[in-house]
Amino acid sequence: MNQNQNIHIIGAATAFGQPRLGVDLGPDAIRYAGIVQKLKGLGMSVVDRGNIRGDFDIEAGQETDLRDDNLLNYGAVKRFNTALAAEVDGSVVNGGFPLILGGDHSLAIGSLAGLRKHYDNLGVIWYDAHGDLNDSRTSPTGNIHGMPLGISCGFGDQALVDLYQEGQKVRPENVVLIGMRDLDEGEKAYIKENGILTFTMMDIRMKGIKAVMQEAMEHLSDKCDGIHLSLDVDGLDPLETPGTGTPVAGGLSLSETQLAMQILNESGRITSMDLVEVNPLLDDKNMTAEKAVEIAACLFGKKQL
Ligand code: HAR
Ligand code: MN
Ligand code: MN
Ligand code: MN
Repeated sequence: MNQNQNIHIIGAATAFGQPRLGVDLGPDAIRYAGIVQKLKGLGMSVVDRGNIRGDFDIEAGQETDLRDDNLLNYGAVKRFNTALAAEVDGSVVNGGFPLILGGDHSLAIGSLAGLRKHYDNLGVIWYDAHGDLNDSRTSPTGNIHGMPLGISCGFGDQALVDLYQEGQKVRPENVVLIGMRDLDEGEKAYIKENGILTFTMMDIRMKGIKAVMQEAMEHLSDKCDGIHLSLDVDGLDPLETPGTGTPVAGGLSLSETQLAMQILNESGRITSMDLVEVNPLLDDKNMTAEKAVEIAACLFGKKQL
């Protein structure tokens, strides 16, 4: 990353977007795996801004805020993400590269809302097994971590769409999906209707990850004023990253992901990142957090032999 070496680590200690206990411990698991030392070792300046905690009363939030019974933990998700958006906004104001550690993927509602203050045409690379493009009507589960990209594109519950700043945060034409292999029917329809550039695992097998990343960057580079990488560790194969709540077989390998990150690093265009869905309670000796550290290191310039 040549343009912005002042990394601000923001721990997004939320589990409200899904039902598995422990994903709120993800940011600390990634710290224990050595993220600060690793990035400093690459010559980056790193400031750890601590955790945003989900110390909210879920019950109270539900009673006052819930308008739809297929948006689980709605009030808590909304308040958590409002706090996160302010933190991300503040990081960019202070010249930082926000590196948001999760935590479940509902946190992207807040990170993209905070970034929207600074970018009129933000690009988003969504590296994930899932599209996270549901709304309460299409979601099979009511788990809001399956909805953040749709919400950020302006699709879904209006108060979540309008969180922190009114309206859509990202244009669907500025989104690239990479690693897809578990899309719900409503998500497939949304992708089709909005022409979202999508690379399924089958596409990646056919073209190779290098060509896919180059196409993704070609799609975004000219038109976008910033590019956010939202990386869900379930984009990788569960053999590599078992410590995550919704594993799906047949994912990207660590070495493909290292190469993907190296290509993004060489582009010099990535301006922020979410690193999400690390759940140490489902993990094997913190190996998923260790992989997360390695992935971040490659984004910030670590090269493979
Ligand atoms: N699509 C499913 C749902 O909406 C599963 C969402 C999966 N979880 C995530 N997001 N980790 O990427 O419930
Ligand atoms: Mn996700
Ligand atoms: Mn996922
Ligand atoms: Mn599914």
